[in-house]
Amino acid sequence: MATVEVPGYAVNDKLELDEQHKALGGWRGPLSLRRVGSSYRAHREPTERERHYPLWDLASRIVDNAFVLAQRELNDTDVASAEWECSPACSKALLADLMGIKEPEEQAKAIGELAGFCVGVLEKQPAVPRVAAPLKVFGDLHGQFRDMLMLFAVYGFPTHLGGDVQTTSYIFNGDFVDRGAHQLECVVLLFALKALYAEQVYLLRGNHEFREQNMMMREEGFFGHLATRYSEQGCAGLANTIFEDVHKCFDWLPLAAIAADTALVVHGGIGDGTWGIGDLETIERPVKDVDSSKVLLQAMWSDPTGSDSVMKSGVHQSDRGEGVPEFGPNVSASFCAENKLAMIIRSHQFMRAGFKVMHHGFVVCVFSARNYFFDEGGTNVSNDCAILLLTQDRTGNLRVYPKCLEAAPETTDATLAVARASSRRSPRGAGGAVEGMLLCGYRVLCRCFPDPAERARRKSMLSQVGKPHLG
Ligand SMILES: [Mn+2]
Repeated sequence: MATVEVPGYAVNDKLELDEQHKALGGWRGPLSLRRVGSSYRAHREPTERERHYPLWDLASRIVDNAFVLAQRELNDTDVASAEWECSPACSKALLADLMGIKEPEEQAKAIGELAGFCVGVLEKQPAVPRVAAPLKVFGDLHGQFRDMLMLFAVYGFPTHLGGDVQTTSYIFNGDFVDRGAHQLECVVLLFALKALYAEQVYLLRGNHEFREQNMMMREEGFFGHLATRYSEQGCAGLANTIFEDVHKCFDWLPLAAIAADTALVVHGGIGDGTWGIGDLETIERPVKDVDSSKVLLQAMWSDPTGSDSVMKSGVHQSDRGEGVPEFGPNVSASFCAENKLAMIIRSHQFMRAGFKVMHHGFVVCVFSARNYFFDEGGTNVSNDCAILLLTQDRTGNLRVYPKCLEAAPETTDATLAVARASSRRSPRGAGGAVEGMLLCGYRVLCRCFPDPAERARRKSMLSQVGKPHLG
């Protein structure tokens, strides 16, 4: 058995693999590679458990089907997720295509088995896993399955069959469900990925991976999505079954991750900053209720200050609700210092460019759903989406490269669509357009603290901050 080291710099900012690791790209082994510290153990024999892995066929079929769908979509006309395959007949066919299962009862059974298998994996993994670079971080998906596929198609698919999961880890930073047209498809693919690549793929919990939140969102929420979908097929009862099975898995999702020993990845943020990583690690799972812990509530729900204009320092009550603070740049800086972190990567808020660097680089936000306000009518806010690629340079500094997809043209608003068509490149279509988008995505838009001047600036900022205080 050969062990192949995959260091943080094995993938460059263009998502190209280091020459000496290219052989890994052709790997066709069974199940996941094992990560040993910051390296993978490749080319190993399957364990006895894996030889009899009951869900191998199902999970790999789902991932393979998604791969085919993504390739197909890459060559089709670009549309917003909200306009794609949304009629009852289309979304029924889409799920059947994805799972390779037509009958609703059989689908429900398979989803239950997949969720149950993931619980078994998650029970053995910590509440705050350590994930090594190279690494991609996805922000909110909110059921926008087409955007998810497009991000995979353009920036690399998490599969060992023509993708990059051998060399690159994946973190999905919460909010998989609620709002979008294909919430169940997102969940099914994410669970299949987790089942197949347990050590490479991490699904972190967001504030929408809670029952109460899904119910509160009524027909837009995950339960409403399931109820509509299955009552149209004459089997409304399946909505309850699937909802419960999926949530049994959500209850075990990790609450944050530490990326490359340097960055905290968490859905909302650090709240009032009075707690640390250790407090998240000791939260006992399964967790059903977000209000069961102050630390959990803040990690899932809080936001940094200065999302819009002025950056307020200190801690402030947010308008999200009681117990949900906003944290200022000094809170972020001291949290990083106390927890020996370089930065906090978080999602949870719509960002027009799909990402945003805040708090002097101590906070980087990422949001992976395009055209997020599509259905809200009259808005001219049509956002791009992004993922973050985290690599290390050869001196060990973490580098963060946003990879963006432009918003899709919104064809229901004719004026806007025409304006876009004339002023912006379509993210895909003919080969040339795809190449154009890749170039756009390859722009290095931020490099968090690689250069000495920036490091010095951050260091002086750190020395100025005191303990977080209530503002
Ligand atoms: Mn959120």
